[in-house]
Amino acid sequence: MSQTKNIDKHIPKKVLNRLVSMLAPYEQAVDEIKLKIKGIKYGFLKSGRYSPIEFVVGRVKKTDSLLRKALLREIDFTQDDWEKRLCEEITDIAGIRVVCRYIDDVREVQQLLMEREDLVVHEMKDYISNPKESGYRSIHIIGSYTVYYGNEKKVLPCELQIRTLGMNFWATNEHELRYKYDGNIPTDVLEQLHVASTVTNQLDELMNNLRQEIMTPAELDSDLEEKLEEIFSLYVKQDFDSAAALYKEHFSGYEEAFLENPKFRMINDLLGKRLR
Ligand code: 0O2
Repeated sequence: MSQTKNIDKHIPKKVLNRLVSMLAPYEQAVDEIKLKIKGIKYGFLKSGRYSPIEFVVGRVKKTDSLLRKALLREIDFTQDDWEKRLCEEITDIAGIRVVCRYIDDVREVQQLLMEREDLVVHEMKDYISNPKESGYRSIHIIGSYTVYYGNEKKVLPCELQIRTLGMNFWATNEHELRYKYDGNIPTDVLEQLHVASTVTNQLDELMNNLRQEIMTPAELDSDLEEKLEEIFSLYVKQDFDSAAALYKEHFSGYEEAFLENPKFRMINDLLGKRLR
């Protein structure tokens, strides 16, 4: 890494200027994808459900990091095809990171993102099942996303990383250490990072088991089942006010716990705005 420090000093000014304008639509792609992923989160929360997304961040790769990677890929900036090669070979210029609480949430978000029509998925790298040698864990989805920039339609590569809070904590620390030691982390620090990665994974798995405990839907006892029947028959008799009052008395505030119960969901949907 050290011989690539101040790398932009060795790149023709013309290329650097072109890079700046080339990166602008990537900024737009990152902003749009971030907004859409926040939409997933708020969609869950607004309907009273648990959101598998804790937070989302994004960035366009910094020029020095981009040039360093280009150098590793032997992209020659004196050749006319440098821009084409950069877009084709460096797929994380637009990078989005989705951070979740639990491993099961990571899998759910992975599924949700891979099913989207506005993101064409080319590859999925599962560094959770197969961690990198460094101990790095995350899901990487490499895809392409279309932006309309000025009068142009641009199909841009993007990389979406999905990881738990624990994996994110580990990766942030490791990334900082890599910078601190200029890419040459001492062996004893590498060993400690490995231990930290293993411990983080153990914690993630323990927490994931707790999540299943937390998310297991509460069973309705027979008294509540009877109340649901009573509310339903009031609704059928079109006595909506009494139905809503009975509902509020017994179920308000506990909605999330009962959402998996089909009878409860039906009544909740039927009464709809009368409950607000
Ligand atoms: P920046 O600009 O500082 O964010 P590959 O198959 O290895 O070629 P992959 O697996 O997508 O491709 O990884 P790549 O291209 O090496 O790295 C892409 C990004 O993944 C990195 O961006 C990191 O955000 C993350 N990443 C990959 N490996 C590691 C790792 O070992 N530790 C940490 N902390 N992060 C990793 P950059 O390069 O950091 O760029």
